[in-house]
Amino acid sequence: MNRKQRQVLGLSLALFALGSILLAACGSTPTGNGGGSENCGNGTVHTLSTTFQESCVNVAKGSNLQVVPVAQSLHILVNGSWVNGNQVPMQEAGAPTVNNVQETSSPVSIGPFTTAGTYHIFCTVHPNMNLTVIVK
Ligand SMILES: [Cu+2]
Repeated sequence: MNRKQRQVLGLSLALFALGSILLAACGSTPTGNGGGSENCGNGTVHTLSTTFQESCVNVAKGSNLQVVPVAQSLHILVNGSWVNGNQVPMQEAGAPTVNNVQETSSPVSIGPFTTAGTYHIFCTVHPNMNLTVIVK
């Protein structure tokens, strides 16, 4: 093996090693996030000053969702979502009515959620304050 062949071999090995590291890094990220079901609470969602602490929450069918303030701040909750900076009120079939439920410093209870499905709630006070409720 001459010097040039060794250099090519060395470069190939370096590229292969780099590729493996990148693949491993990319491969582990989605798994670490639970494959898309990011940051879901169980039965309870917490509110910070202008956001939900958890972007989604799992609720057992027939149960209520508990909304618990961590920071004191007025939130007004309704069915629907913020989409591209606009409020889009929308009550999915099977969703309990969430009509201007106010929460400031005490927990509130929403529901019961009697039908399995995925529902959306947003806060009319804070742009992009969206919550996904998954009922199973
Ligand atoms: Cu809010």
